[in-house]
Amino acid sequence: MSIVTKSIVNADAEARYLSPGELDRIKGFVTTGERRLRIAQILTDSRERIVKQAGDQLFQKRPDVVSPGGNAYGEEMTATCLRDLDYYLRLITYGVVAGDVTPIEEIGVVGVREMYKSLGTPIEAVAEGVRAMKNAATALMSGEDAAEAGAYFDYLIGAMQ
Ligand SMILES: CCC1=C(C)/C(=C/C2=NC(=C\c3[nH]c(/C=C4\NC(=O)[C@H](C)[C@H]4CC)c(C)c3CCC(=O)O)/C(CCC(=O)O)=C2C)NC1=O
Repeated sequence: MSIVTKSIVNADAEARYLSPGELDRIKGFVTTGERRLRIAQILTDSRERIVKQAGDQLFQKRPDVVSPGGNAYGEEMTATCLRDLDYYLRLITYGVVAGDVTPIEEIGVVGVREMYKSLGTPIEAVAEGVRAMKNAATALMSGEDAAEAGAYFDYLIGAMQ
């Protein structure tokens, strides 16, 4: 949910006008809108390249995951692993557009530890993949956009530690 929707739901629950603090946060959301949309556009347009580069970097760093006995061993499992990275990049675009990590948290973080544990997937290697996506993605951006985008990747990496 974006900060706008969230503020309205909260205010209406108490049948009140938006508070100065809420209006201030909405102002911040609106004034950073152009930047966040530009970032989301870059991530969306370059998703294939970002995921591919990140996969290459991850499998170089963690050859064990694609070796016999590894969780992403074999063509099908490697493709599933890259699909997961693509899922996470998509969730990051949601967060960037919303200006809020809540979509990333609700769709991709809650329960993720248990999920990967049950799949036998080393979560620290998934985090490594997200870090590699951050590198590939921010390399496509100007300094300020890279810093803004990086924060969403960092949130996800932190949540996987
Ligand atoms: C949008 C929210 C969302 C997420 C995050 C998600 C993840 C997700 N990853 C899965 C599997 C998987 N995920 C991986 C990923 C990896 N293995 C590794 O060693 C690497 C470190 C890593 C890639 C970076 C692999 C290999 C599987 C298949 C495991 C198996 O079937 O044994 C599965 C099991 C079902 C399936 O195969 O589709 C789910 C649900 N699904 C979702 O709907």
